[in-house]
Amino acid sequence: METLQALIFDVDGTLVDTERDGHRVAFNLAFADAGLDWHWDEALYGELLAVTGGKERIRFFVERHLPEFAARPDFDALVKSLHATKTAHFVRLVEAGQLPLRPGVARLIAEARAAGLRLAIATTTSPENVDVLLRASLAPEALDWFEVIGAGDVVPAKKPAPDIYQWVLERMKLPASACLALEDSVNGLKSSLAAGIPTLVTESEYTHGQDFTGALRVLPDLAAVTLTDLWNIFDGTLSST
Ligand code: XBP
Ligand code: MG
Repeated sequence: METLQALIFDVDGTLVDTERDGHRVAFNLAFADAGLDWHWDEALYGELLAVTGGKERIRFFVERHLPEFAARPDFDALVKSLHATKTAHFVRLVEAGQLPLRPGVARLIAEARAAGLRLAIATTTSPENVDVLLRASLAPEALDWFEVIGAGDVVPAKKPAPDIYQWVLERMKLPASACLALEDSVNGLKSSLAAGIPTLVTESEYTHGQDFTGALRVLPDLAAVTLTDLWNIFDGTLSST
């Protein structure tokens, strides 16, 4: 049995519940700025979350609901421009303090650091979003706490592909079996499992009830989870909770 050496955190839905009141709002503001009458309500956004990556999500929405728009010669440029505007809005929302950490996250990270566990991030969200979320929601110096931050377009294939977790493992120089991934979604779980990483799931607003087969444990959040619990979940000794 390997010894746990590192925690690899997903971001959206795991560190912070960002999707409904953060990313979704930012997308809608970007569409309005561009004079587009597109509006992603909470239900539609829940469907679109099947696709990870903001640019990929916009493309998926247009190709499915506005196919003629997707045929425009400037479509790719428009997607990039919309996404850049969306990211600027998201950063502003986070800086305004409107998206707090999920329960237990700050405490668990502090316990992990005190115990000498190595920390990393593996996310499909854009690097700018990780930076602002860690700085504004965790601590101004929190970026330094994570040895490796794998985010957005650094890999060709986003979750559920394993690429982002493999990218992080390579830079951590750790075997998958010495790490524990913390995820919130079926796409994230598929990605970490495909990279061979034992995974703990905390369900988020949009992912409650998804099929988390293969997770070591599925919990509502980290509010009652101590580092000792994580060790016991990792080595399989935690009684069922
Ligand atoms: C969640 C995602 C991201 C965000 C939007 O990432 O799929 O695409 O929804 O962020 P994770 P961007 O759960 O892996 O943290 O618009 O920057 O992609
Ligand atoms: Mg997530």
